Amino acid sequence: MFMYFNLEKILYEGKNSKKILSYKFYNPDEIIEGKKMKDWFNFSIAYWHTLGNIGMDPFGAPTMKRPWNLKDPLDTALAKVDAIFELCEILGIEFFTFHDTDIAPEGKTIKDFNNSLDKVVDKIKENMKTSNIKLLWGTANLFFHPRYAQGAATSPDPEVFAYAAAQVKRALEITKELNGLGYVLWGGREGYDNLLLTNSELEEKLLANFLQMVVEHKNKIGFKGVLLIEPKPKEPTKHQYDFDAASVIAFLSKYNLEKDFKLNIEANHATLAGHTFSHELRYARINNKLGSIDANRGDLLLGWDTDQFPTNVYETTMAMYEVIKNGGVDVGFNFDAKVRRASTDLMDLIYGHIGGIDSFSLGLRIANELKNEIDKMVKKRYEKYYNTMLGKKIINKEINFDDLFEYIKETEVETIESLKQELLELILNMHIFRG
Ligand code: XLS
Ligand code: NI
Ligand code: NI
Repeated sequence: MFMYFNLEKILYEGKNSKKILSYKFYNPDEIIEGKKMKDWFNFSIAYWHTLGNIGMDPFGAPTMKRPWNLKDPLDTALAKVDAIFELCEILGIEFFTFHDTDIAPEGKTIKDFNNSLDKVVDKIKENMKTSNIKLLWGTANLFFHPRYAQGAATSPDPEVFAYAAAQVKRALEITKELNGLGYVLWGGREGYDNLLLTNSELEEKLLANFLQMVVEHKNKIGFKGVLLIEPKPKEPTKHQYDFDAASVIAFLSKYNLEKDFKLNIEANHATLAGHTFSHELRYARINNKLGSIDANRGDLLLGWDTDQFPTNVYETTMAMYEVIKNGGVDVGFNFDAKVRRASTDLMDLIYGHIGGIDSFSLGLRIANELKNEIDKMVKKRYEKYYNTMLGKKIINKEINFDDLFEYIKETEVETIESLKQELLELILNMHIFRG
């Protein structure tokens, strides 16, 4: 029935099933908190890691032979379209994501590139007609080609800026044609390796101008999806300008771009920034900027973006607590994750995705159970701000330093009520262990 995989579709069988090739926790149409599970997530397969990764690393040659890699680059690109649709079909995943360079060969000029993109986009549209598989988001790869070695929008050479702009223009248009829910800007190489050789003021301005042009073009073509910036602190450069959620939000507000962008938070990027995944989700959420998620995990002992499939239920539970509090995300959950270099079988791609989907689904179930208990504890912790005159006046700024001095001058203020962190940890574990 399928071209590349000799498999049946992966279905939900419940947590007691012993069948590896089944979902234990992901039941797409089950309603949780008023929404179908599949709509909480909009799970998506990443073209680059799933079809593009052939197991190369800085120390070694490719380890993987993929049947969609043919002699001719355009034939390969067309074969990949069938492969992504097939994988989505098998896994019951309704979305995919790509960089422009993942789907078509580049050629010498942007015109050549656009010609080959057109051919592939036509095939994607054809395949979309006979399936319900959709584009989650598109993006342009502004970091691989040698021209981008010193940045794209922040390159010292304006011709590189122009080339990057031309790429983003077409990638945005394609994303619109394919009804993508979002468009991602990840600033790979928008940063510096050597601060002394960097004109930081100019580079910041260039980045802001570039993003303003993205917004202008989005409006010009009438793309209705969400523009997303994906923070990352380092790698490939020593310092990336989109360091973390807080620095991106500050940058957006400085350049009046706050209403135009949301964030795509990636688990592994959070840990590289020295934050937890849930910290980044929280910061984005409370600033109304949580737009989408790159679902993966890093390795805390390694200082780079290992992009592993998410399997840590503790982490997915904390993440899903933030997502529930946010009422979901605008765009979705993209598995920006790849199988390990030594995991060379095609089947490893299937195992990775099943593991990721089930880890987030279990996280959703547990977070949903826990939510009220946590919310109650948090509410109690701050209740004096809501049920005392003093608290209310501070919140409403109806009081000044002199009044506060008068109020407190004869009161001994000592240890306040217990935080109860250990109790919270017990409750969390109780729910997680129960599954
Ligand atoms: C790299 C990024 C990249 C973006 C898309 O670290 O995660 O994969 O998600 O360009
Ligand atoms: Ni990513
Ligand atoms: Ni990444």
